[in-house]
Amino acid sequence: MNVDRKVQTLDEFTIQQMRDFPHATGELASLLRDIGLAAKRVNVEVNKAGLVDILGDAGTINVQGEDVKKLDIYANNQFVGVLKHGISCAGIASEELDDYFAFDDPVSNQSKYVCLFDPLDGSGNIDTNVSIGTIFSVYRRITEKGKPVNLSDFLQPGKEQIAAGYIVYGSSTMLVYATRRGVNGFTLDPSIGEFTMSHPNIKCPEFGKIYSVNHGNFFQYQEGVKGYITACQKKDATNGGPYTQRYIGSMVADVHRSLIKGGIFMYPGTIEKPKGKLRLLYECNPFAFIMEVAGGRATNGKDRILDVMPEKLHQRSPFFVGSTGMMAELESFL
Ligand code: P6P
Repeated sequence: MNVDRKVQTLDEFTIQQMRDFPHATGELASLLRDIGLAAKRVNVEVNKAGLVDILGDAGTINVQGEDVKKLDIYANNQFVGVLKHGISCAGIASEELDDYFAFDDPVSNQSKYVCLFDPLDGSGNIDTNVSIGTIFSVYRRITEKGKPVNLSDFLQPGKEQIAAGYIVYGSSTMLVYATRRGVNGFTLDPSIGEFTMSHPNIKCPEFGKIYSVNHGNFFQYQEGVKGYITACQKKDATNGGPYTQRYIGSMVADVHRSLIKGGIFMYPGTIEKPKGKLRLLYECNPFAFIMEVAGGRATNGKDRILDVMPEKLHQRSPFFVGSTGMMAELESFL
C-alpha cells in the first residue's frame, strides 16, 4: 500500500525533522508549529483588513466582542501569545515592544530559545493592499536555564541564530523557514488551513537582473552606492544590463523576490539617517541568515551583517542583501 505523501504540511515537516534527528528535543519543531499557528491567525485578519476599514465605523468593538486593535499590535499579541504558552521560548523581543519580554514562568524559564520579531512589517501598506510580512529570528538562550532571560540573550550576533524566517501575506501566504540545514518555503493552503511545502531547499541564484532600492533617496546616498545604482542602469552591467528596478516598499516582499528570483535589495544609510531605517536584530539579521543559507550574502556596506555585535535591541543598520554576484558588483563600488 503506497502511503507516500505528495505534499508535506509544516507540521509533518517538523515531525519529519524530529524523526531525522532523534536526539533533538523537539523544542525547535514545536516553536515552528507555534509560529505557523500565529501566522494563520494573523493571515485571517490581514486578509479582511479592508473589510474592517469598511466596517470600522461600527465602533471599536468587533463581532467577537473584542477591542479592535491596530493590526500590528494584534499580530504582536498573536506571536507573543503562542510562544508564551508554548514549551520552547523563554522570552521575546519585538519591534512593537520597547524592551524584551521575559516570560518568567517555571516552564518558560526552562525553555531553550528566545525569539525576536517584527510582527507585521510594512503595515503602513495595508490600506493600499500591498504585501506585508512577519519576520522572526531564533537564538539559543545564553543565560542559565531556570532563571528569566535577560538582555544578553537577545543581543547576540546574527551568526548565532539557530533559525530564522518570515511570512509574506501576499497574493498567497507563504512561510519561509531557514536553519543551517536549508531554507524551505510553505504556502498556506486555505482548503485545509495548513502551510504545505511548496518551495523545498530554496537557493538564491548567483545573479539576478533586478535591483531594489528607494530612488527617492538617491542624492542622499554615499558615492559608491550612487555609482552602483547608476551601473545597474547601463547596458554594460556585469550580468547584462540595464537591470530592472523593483521597489515595493515592503521589505519582506522585496527581499523574498530577491531570494527566489535573484537580485539585490538595498536600504543604504543616507545623509539624514546614516544608519538607514531597518532594524538590525529583527529585520536585517533574519534575512541575512536566510540569504546566506540559500547561497546569497548580506552586509551593512562594510561588514558581514551576521558578524555585527549588537548594542541595542532596536538599533538600525544600513542593509545590502542578495545574489553573491550582485553583492560583489556592489562592493566593487563601495
Ligand atoms: P522607505 C516598511 O515601512 C519598511 O520598514 C520596510 O518594510 C521597507 O523596506 C522600508 O520600510 C521602506 O522604507 O523609506 O523606502 O519607504
